[in-house]
Amino acid sequence: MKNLVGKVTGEDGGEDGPPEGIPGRPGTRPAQVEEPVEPHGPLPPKPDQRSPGLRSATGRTPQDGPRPRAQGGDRLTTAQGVRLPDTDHSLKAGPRGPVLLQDHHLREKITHFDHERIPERVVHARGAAAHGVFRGYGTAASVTKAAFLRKDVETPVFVRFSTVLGSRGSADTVRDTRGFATKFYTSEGTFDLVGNNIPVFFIQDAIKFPDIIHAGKPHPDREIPQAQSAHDTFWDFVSLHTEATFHTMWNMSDRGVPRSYRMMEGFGVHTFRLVDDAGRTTLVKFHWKPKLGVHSLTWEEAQLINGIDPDFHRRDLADAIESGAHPQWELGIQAFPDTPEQTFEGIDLLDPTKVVPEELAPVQPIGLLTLDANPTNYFAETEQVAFHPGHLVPGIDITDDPLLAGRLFSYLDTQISRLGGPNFAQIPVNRPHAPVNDMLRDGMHQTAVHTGTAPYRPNSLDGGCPFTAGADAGGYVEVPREIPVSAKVREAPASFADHTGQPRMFWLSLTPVEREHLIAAYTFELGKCYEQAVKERTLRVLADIDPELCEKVAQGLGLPAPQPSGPLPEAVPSPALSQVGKEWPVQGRIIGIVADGGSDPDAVRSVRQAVLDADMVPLVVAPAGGVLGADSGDPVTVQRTFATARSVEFDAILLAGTPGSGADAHGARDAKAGDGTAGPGTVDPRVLLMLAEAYRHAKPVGGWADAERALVAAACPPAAPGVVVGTSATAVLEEVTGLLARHRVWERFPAAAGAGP
Ligand code: HDE
Repeated sequence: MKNLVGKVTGEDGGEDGPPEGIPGRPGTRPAQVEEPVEPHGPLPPKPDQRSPGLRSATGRTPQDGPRPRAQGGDRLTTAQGVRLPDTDHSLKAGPRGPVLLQDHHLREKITHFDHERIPERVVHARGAAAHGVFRGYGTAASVTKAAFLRKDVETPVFVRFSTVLGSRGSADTVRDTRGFATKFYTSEGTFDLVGNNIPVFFIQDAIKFPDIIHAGKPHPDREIPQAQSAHDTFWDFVSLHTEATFHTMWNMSDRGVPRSYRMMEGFGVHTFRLVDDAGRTTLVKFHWKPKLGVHSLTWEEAQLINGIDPDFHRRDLADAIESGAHPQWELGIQAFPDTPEQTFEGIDLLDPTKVVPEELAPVQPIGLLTLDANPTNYFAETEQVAFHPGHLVPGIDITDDPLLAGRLFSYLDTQISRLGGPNFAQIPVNRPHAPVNDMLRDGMHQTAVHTGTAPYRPNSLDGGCPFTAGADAGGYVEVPREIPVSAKVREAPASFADHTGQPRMFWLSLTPVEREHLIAAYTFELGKCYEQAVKERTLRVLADIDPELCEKVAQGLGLPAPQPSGPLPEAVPSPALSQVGKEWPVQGRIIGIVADGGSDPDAVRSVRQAVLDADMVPLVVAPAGGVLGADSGDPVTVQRTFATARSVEFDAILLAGTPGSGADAHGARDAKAGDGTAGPGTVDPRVLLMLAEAYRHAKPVGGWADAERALVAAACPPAAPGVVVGTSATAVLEEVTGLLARHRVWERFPAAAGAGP
């Protein structure tokens, strides 16, 4: 097995420290102060524009022969390769004269620019992606013949994470479902597992997809709010269409605001059918389990980040990969006998609004995903990647889930308009790594130069090529199954009718803190609605799940709590649904070390090194940029200032004394007014804010030397849970690291402390 999480790289791209300013970013070429006048060496490699006859050029497959580049040479050219001496001035009839239409370079440059945008995805428009590798454990061999799942087979992958509702430029940490789409470039063709971070969906039938998305997207009149479900049309729809209740509850839980893409589960949602060599079938649900555990932001944190760093998740993923902290997930399956009823323990496996509790069907690991390379070009790869749940390989098949059926149509259809025609499989990131020999020809953006004269079968003119695979060697071979004879109907089965049982199970499975967050989320979202009827109807839905949930939300809205419409459903809790209570690796966690000229630079240096040794990321925060301990011979670089830092960037905060109480870079505590620091005896309000926020968000905070002074001033009592004060900086860090393994200091939330939300 590869290293779970690698070493963080050094300041200069070396191995022993993080880079300056950006967590984990390895050193790049030194920036030029002046514009260079001569070309400098070769361009960075840009594997791209492979001829479609060759294998994919995602940068992961070994290529034979030289790799064509998107750019070549070191001189600016036109699209036709003609060198250009000037790209700064249009051709004019004299310096002050009119611009001439004959200027080809001007027209080419502007025309291309005019067409730089393509339509964003109608859903999941905002995303971030990475390359990686998947290694099969071989444990699925008894249920599927899929070659990429065999023991130690390594398959290149491309994974795109996304939010659902927001536009391409929207913020990352909104409350929403997250997409988790994986393209496996297997030796048998491409398999796409196009999943989400929530195991159920809003609707049971694809025909309702435009309805739920129209309801969730901004209002059509003013086009607000952006990337939010906290508005009337969303709650109008989900309160009327109660099969959405369970998914909505997941969204209102902490799962709706993940801490990081690296800390999310993924789910295939639908039940799939696996087929083994002998044609035997097994029904399965796919799960991705993150090695770092499942963790979330608090709602206030998420909102602050949306303003302070709207690219938070995108940055987190890219920085982690660049620093060598390669995120990993285990792929697992829940397996069920493929009975004619297609149910398990009374749960209809064709209903995508239901989970099968892990206590009833444990998730069995079948392989390991490691993301180890960032895309070279966002547009070429992340924007143009085209997933499709119908991209299946031999050994993996679909079921009759009616939601899946509609998806099988939708994804191909949407790519044709989004990517401008039917040849998007020729775009490098979409090219299979298996040899392609189809009989699809021509069309917009055709870049292949097909040989032969007979793209049809049967033929004799191309020697009968291409031949079909042997009966047991290819894909899309259906295992014969009886289809029950019935009249044509527009109906859902009776087994899809229960919309409250699993929501109640979910509620009962959460810890008090998680319930507190769920109540707060419903109260917030409904509080943003204007329509009284929408709020009242939603409360009636909640009353049928749990009276306490309903009453507390009603209380927050200032409305009476309705009675349940009947007896509450029977439900057995599933502890696996809770995120709280376990311990996880701390790799990649970000530690803010707040210091100033009065801090002991040796302590800052040693704690910073200890953070790195634990594979976490230290960020040194000081009143101004530059270095600390300039006179010490081994100065510590400042990465954030009081002006640029905010608590939400950090998983924990350490204080090197009481920074911001007036010390200058040389340690004299006599700062002048107006220099951004406070006067002697007081603490900079930005430090106090950082501490107060971190404390409120239940993050570990700690410090050494006279840190207690700042902690007390920020109302973080040193005796409170998760506040660590000591004389040894590294001992403080050790205790804080232990706390981070639990993600948060849960005791700080009122519900955990015994008080209600
Ligand atoms: Fe999608 N979905 N979806 N979806 N979906 C798209 O395809 C659709 C559903 C999911 O990073 C679109 O290429 C329908 C469930 C992800 O590129 C579109 C229905 C699940 C992504 C589409 C669903 C998903 C998409 C838009 C109801 C989880 C982003 C752009 C039947 C299992 C993939 C595109 C990426 C994207 C249709 C429901 C996941 C319009 C009709 C359930 C992760 O084709």
